[in-house]
Amino acid sequence: QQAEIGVTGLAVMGRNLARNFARHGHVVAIHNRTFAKTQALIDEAGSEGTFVASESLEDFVASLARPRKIIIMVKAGPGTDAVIDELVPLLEEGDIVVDAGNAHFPDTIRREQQLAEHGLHFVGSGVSGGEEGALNGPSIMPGGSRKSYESLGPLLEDISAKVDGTPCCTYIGPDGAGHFVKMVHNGIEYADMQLIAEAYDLIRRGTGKSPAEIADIFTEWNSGELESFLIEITAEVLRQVDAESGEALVDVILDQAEQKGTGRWTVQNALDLGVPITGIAEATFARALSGSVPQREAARDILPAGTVEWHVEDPDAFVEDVRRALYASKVVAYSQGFDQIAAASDEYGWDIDRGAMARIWRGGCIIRARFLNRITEAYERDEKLPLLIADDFFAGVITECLEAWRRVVAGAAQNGIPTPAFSSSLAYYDGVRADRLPAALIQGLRDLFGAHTYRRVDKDGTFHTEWGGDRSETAVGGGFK
Ligand code: NBP
Repeated sequence: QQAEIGVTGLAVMGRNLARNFARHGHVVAIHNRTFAKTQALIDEAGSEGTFVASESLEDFVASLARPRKIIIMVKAGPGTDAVIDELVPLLEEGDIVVDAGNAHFPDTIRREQQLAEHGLHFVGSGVSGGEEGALNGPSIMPGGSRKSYESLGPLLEDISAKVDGTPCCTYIGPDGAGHFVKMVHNGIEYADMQLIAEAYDLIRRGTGKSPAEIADIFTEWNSGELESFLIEITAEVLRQVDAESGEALVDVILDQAEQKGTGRWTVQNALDLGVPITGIAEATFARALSGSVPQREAARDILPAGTVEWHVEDPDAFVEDVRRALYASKVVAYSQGFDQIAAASDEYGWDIDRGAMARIWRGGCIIRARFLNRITEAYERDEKLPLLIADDFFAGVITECLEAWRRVVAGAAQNGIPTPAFSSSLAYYDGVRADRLPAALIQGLRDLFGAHTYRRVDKDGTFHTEWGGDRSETAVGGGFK
């Protein structure tokens, strides 16, 4: 029997994706470099559907109906190139190769060009939702050619998560677009997690509540406008008790956050594009700070807090303030992430629909959240919306949260509690809404030391002051440098 789709790479993700296809009634060809994993899938889940197992890549390719659709789900990097190099000579024009691993989008652009030379479609696809999502419905972000989506799309939509009957999968855009939006998704995930961690820390240090008590607060928040997967699982982690010590698990976990690199890529790209994604950047740096062990040890006993004992007068009111600060900061982090998608879409010619992006992130993925509906609606109202937080709905949210947000950030600063994501989001908010920024002074300084010129508010053109001479101004014309 010819298979409709093939999966090569049967570690946790590939195995579960293959099972997901089979459970939806699709005949799935399966392959893994080490055959034992293929065998294990058949032994343990073979009864879930129709699998066509192959030991060799040649047999695997031969088992697929044309145009072949092959999903590569191996460790991102050289492994992906190794599989592609082995596959290409076995394929025929029009076949579709999907890389569903966490590739860096420049690699995807390179691979797409490489395969196009062989008449093959290469689809770099983001897949989010972890192991569980891969099995029960992930959020899927496929890039590549629109033509490939015609035959591949329905299969991917079928196995994706559904929200209100709508699949959490849509065509994203050419070449690297799919992996790019997955990268930004992960960047937003970093910001979301950092904000949640700051909220927890503030409540704990401000009110003395136990992790289990704070878990209850998160559970309550999860029934309101903050409802999301990450808020839900925060309650679960905070409630967990360590069997060995009897303490809250969160108190015995080493406080050094690790990362696999998608946050770093997001920030690096934002620097290239000149897009301020301060929430994601602070979240990435906060992980780096947590892992800066020698620096933390050098600082711990030497650097004073310079604060007095913190006393929160009204714990309930404080918890509500933190909730509002969290919501406002979260909206800013998403707004920044969507700005980055817009900038990249222009820069790389992807024509990405941001509203559709928010729609496919409502289910299946790690940042799935109730308020993503509101983002979709905002972009439906105005698909060219220049700033998400300037949309009426989100401006209203921030206005409602603003006083609380300022109280929380000020209180944290006064009491020596680090809230890099809360406070940088507020600084961004105040910066982006400002009538005038001190950037004018920076331009003046640049002109003095480097004759870099400046523009004026009252007339067109480019100007330079003769700082070393009579301090008169000359119009130097030309473009803005
Ligand atoms: P891993 O990232 O742990 O990769 C293991 C798989 O890669 C095995 O099937 C292994 O084959 C295969 N492989 C390697 Br390593 N080098 C190979 C090579 N040179 N040629 C052929 N196969 C090779 O698996 P995973 O955790 O299932 O993740 C798969 C992809 O999905 C990754 O790109 C990951 O970043 C991405 N992703 C993961 C998650 C998650 O929650 N884990 C979520 C979203 C995306 P072997 O069995 O023969 O060693």
